[in-house]
Amino acid sequence: MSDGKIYIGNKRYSSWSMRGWLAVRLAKLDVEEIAIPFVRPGPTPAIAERSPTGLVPYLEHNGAAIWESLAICDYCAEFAPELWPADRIARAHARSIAAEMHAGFRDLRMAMWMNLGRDFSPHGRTPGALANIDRIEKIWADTRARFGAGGPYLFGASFGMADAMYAPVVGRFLGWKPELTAASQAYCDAVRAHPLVDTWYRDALAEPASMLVDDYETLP
Ligand SMILES: N[C@@H](CCC(=O)N[C@@H](CS)C(=O)NCC(=O)O)C(=O)O
Repeated sequence: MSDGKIYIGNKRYSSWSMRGWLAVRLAKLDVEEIAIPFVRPGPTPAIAERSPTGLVPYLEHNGAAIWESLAICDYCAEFAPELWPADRIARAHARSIAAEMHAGFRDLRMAMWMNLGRDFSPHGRTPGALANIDRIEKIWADTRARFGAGGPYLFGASFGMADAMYAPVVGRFLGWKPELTAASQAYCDAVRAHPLVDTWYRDALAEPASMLVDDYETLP
């Protein structure tokens, strides 16, 4: 028997679910994955019945209930502390950029929603989304310059919680194809190639047609 459950939405669309799921899998928690397809117009009643916020991801693990993707990342890192950088200053930076992701970039999220099965280029380039992309590219460049010398990820050789928080952004960039620097593109390629990200993509692309949501498949 597993130690709990992670509730997620459609892997094709649910960027927050992807973060929580990556955290759980990176930390190797033994939890059952429960996918609840989104109903539109939302909110999705079956999610509201289980999750305190009516949102996914939601984790139940050995008596603990955890919602909000960043809290799930922190909870999972209690079992795998190496998922945050060991160095205090690097760790402070990692937590700051993860929190910035959790709290912001609304324009990007609205204009370039996550759909891992579509090429929506060249749409979605609103001024607000482009400003968010500019900031994200600065975060990636600054983080990699200061802490990433040892490998392709934000803090070097290991894919950690900060990468998990930005992985769905990579999914948006690969689908909407905004202009990126070569360094940002290389980071996107490295994240996309990570085995857990690849598993998520494969599962997303294998979801049945009955799980497709018109709102996320068509441009306004
Ligand atoms: N701040 C939350 C955001 C979670 C969220 O917005 N989840 C969306 C899906 S990506 C959701 O559950 N929506 C419910 C619905 O669409 O029915 C987190 O970090 O976990």
